[in-house]
Amino acid sequence: MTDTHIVTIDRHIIDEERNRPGASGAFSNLLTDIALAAKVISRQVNMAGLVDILGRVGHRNVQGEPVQKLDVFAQDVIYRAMDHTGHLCCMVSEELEDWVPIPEKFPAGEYILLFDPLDGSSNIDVNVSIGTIFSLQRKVTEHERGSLEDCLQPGRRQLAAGYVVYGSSTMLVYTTGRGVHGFTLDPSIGEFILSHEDIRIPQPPSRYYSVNEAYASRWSPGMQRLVEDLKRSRGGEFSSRYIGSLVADFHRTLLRGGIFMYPGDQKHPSGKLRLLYEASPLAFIAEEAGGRASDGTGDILDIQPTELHQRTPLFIGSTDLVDRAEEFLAND
Ligand code: P6P
Repeated sequence: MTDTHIVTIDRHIIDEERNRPGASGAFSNLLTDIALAAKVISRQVNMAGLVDILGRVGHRNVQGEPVQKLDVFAQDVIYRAMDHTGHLCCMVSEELEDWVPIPEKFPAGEYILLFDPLDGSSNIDVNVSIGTIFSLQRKVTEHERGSLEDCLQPGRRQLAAGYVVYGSSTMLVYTTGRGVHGFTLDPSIGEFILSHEDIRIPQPPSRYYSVNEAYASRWSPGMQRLVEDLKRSRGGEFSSRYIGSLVADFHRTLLRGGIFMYPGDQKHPSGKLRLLYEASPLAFIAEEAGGRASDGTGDILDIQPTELHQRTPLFIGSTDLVDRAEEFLAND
């Protein structure tokens, strides 16, 4: 018997909108457009080994990192899916140095999209899961096509956040502040189908900690003591998992519990990960799933951004472990 009770992401978004008094269709349309862009990127990612889009395009992005062809493709797909909708006033992308107002030829809207089009792209050529991360904010100024101030808002104000993980299957996970929901792409019908309703980070005891221990010699004393404590906890009950692709490491943490850590260190005091379009959206999801996200001293969502591409240390996952991280780092 074929299951006819499938919930597509479009249906779920509409249901969410109905539960949001006074919601305009704009917000729902934005999420639907992001889902469409994710399908297009997923198709290309899954063909990466077959068509000439592997390898580097020879130039470096604003972060000074070699740009992979799929990075450029993903950036273009998301930008073109969103620029004409009339729902956005501007966008912020990991791939673009400055914020981008919606072109004059298109109507402007009330929302700002901040995104990392393809995070972990250095893993593309070795077939490790990679991801897209996005965050939606509402405009707070009178500027028709946005302003830097509209882009530099604390994560606490996000209206929606989500990510797409291109792995053994393609999943889109998002929250609008009413729980966290996961959708798996069914390539046979080209639809994201609700597969993980109301995701909650599992209660303690957690099994995993996730950090790149190659940098241990550069960590603060508190960070070194924290990881040693995790190794000794419960008689060595923890297992270490580190994929080196933020979305994949976070997705495992969300579903299995534990803590993912990318601390600052002597060489990079603010760590490597970006606040606006990496840490903030994942922090919104983590909190909505019953977890926490900290920069080591306080909630990621309470940070007032000062620069578009500013970095932040990130400790995210099970609340008890993020709390423990803060305790150890408090003595640094
Ligand atoms: P490291 C991938 O390049 C990335 O930006 C994130 O996806 C990932 O969490 C991090 O860098 C891995 O960094 O220093 O451990 O290689």
